[in-house]
Amino acid sequence: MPIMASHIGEENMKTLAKRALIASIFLCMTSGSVAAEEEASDSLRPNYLLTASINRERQSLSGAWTYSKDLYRTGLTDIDGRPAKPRLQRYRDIDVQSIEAASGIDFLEFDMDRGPTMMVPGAWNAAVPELRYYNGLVWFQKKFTPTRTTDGRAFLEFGAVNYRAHVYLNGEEVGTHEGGFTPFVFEVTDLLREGENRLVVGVDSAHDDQTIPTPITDWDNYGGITRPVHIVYTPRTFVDDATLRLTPDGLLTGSVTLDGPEANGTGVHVAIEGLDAEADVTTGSDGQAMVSIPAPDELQRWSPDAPKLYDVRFSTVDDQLEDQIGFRNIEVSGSDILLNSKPIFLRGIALHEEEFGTNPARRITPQAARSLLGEVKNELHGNYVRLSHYPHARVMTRMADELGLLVWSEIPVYWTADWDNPEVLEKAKRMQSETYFRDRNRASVILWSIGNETPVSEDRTAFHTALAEHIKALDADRLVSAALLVEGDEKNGHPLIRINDPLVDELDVMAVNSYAGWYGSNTLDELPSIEWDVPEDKPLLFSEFGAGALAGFHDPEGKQKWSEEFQAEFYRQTLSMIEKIPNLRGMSPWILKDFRSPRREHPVFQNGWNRKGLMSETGVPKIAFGVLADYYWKKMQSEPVSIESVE
Ligand code: GCB
Repeated sequence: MPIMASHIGEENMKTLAKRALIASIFLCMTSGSVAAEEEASDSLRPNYLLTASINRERQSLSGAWTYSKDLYRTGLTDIDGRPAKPRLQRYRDIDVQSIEAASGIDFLEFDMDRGPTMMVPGAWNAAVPELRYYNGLVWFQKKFTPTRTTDGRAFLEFGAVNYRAHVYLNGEEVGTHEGGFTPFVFEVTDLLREGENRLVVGVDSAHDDQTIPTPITDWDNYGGITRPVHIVYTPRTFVDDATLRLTPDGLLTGSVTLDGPEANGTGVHVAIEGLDAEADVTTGSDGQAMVSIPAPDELQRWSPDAPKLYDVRFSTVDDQLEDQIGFRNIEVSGSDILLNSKPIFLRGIALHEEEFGTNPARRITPQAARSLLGEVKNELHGNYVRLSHYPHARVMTRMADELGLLVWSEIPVYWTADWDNPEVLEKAKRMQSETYFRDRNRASVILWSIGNETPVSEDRTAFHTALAEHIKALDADRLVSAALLVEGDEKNGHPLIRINDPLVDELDVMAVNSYAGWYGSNTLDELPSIEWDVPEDKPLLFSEFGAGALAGFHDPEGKQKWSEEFQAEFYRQTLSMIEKIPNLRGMSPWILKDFRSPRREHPVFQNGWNRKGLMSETGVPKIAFGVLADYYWKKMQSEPVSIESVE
C-alpha cells in the first residue's frame, strides 16, 4: 500500500514545516511583533478540526479493547534508544497464534489479540486493581470493520488520551499526540481496508517536569483512552470547520473552512433555522470563507435563564455540516461582568472530570454529564461551573450549552511548570489552541483560565503573559482569567489577605483561591474580620474555597475538622467574609463532589479521596450543599442576602 508511506511522509512534512514556522515565529516574537503573534496562533491550529463531528456519519470504537502493559516501554524502544525489537512491537499487524503454530524460529513476547480486555473510553486505574497507581505505557488494541457508506474520506478522532498517544493502524504509524485533555484527529482514508482493521494505541501516562501538568497534582492522573474514539466519514471535500458568533456590534460573524480537492472557490450556503438569516459565501485559495450576517431583531440571546440554541447549517454541493449554536455577548465593564449587556453574578461550583460513583473512571457519558451539571443547575441553583483543572470532555461544554451554565475553561498549568522552557510554553499554547478550536461555538464558555496557583516569579509571569496573549489573539471576545495565589498580612490587629501579583494586569477577570479557615491558622469565627486588599477596577471571582468533610461524619458543635457541620460553618463564614468585597462578581467553591486524589491518605477520613466535595463521591449531599444552595437561591431571587439567615 504505497499510500501508507506517503501518508506518514506527509504528516512528517507538515510537522517539520510547522516546527520551522514556530522557530521563526519564536524569533519574531522576541522582537514583540503583533503580526508574528497572530501567525503563532495560527501555526498551532490542529490540522483537522472536524467541528461538530457529533453530527456526522461516524463509527464509535467504544467498547472492549485488549491491552498489554509495558512498564519498560519495550514496544517503543530497546536499550540505549535503539528501535524496539520486532518481537516486542505490540502494534504489528500480525496473527501471533498462527506464527506460533508454524513452529518457526521467530517468537513473539506479546499477543494483542489474546490480551485481557478493558472498556474504552475509561481510565485503567479504575478498571484493573494492579493498574490503580500505574503510571507508564499501556498498549490498547481494537479490531473493527469500517461501516462507511460514502466513498469519501475517513478520520480517526480521539476525544482525549492521557497523556501521550502513539497511534498505529494496520501496523503503520499514524501519528502521536501529547496532552491528556484535548482532541486530536488523523486522516486514515488510505490506511483503512475493507474487512477487519487493527487499531493499536500506545498510551503513556507518565508525567515529568516538562509535561503539562507536571507529575504532582491534587487529582488522580487517570491514564488511558479516557474519551471516545470514532472513525468519522466525510465526502472528499468537506466542511472541516465552521464557526459563528455574535459580535458586540450585533453581527453574526464567523468562517467556514473546507478541506479537500474542491476546497478553493466553492460556494457555501449558511442558514440559521428559525431565523431570517442566511448568507452565500465562496471560499478563497485557502479553502476559507468569512461569514457576516446582521443579527436579526428576533434573535434570542443565549443565557442561563434561556439557553436558546439554533441549528446552524453550512452547506456545499457535497457536504452539509450542522452545529447547535447559542449567541450571546460577554464583556467586562469596570468591575462588572456583562452577559448580553446586563451585569451577572456567577453562582458557580468547581468540578473535576469525574463521574459519580464509588469507582469513577473519568468516563463522562452524556448521562454522567447531565447528572453532574444537573446538580449544579437544578439543586444548587447555579448558573456557572469551573471545569477544573484542564479542558473537560466535549460533552460537558455541550451539556452546559444545553442546560444553561456558564463555563470557566482551564488548561492544566497547575502549581508549576518549566517556566523558561520555550517547548513547554509551546505545549501550553497548543493546549489552548486545541481547546479553543474545539469549543469556540459553545456559548457557555465565557472564561479562559491560563493557570492555577502558580507562585509569582518573573519567568512564571512571562509564561502566563504569553498564554494570555495567545488566547486573546485567537479569541478576542471571551474573557481571560487565572486562579491566583494570595498572601496573608495583618493590619491594625486584623488579618489581611492581598493579591500581589503582576499577572493581574493581563487578566480581564481576577480570581483567587482561598482556604483561610481550613489551611493556615485562622479560626472560622475570625473569617468575617479578614480584610481583602484587592484591586477594585476589575471583577473578582473566588475560583476556590473549601473545607474537607466526610459525608455522614458529624460533630453537632461544628468544631471538628472533617465533620459536615464544620464544613457548613466554613461556608457560612467564608460567604460572610467575601461578600463584603465590593467587586466580587462570582464564585466557584471547591468542589461539587469528593474526588480521587493520591495526595489524600488519611485512613479514616480520606482513603485516597479529597473530601472537599459538597457531595460524597456517590452524590450524597453534605450539610454545606444546602448552605450554598440556599445562598444561591437567594441571590437568584435578587433578594438581599444575609448570611445570618442562611440555614
Ligand atoms: C487548591 C487547588 C486544588 C486542590 C485544593 C485542595 O488550591 O487548586 O486543585 O484540590 O486546593 O483541596 O487543597
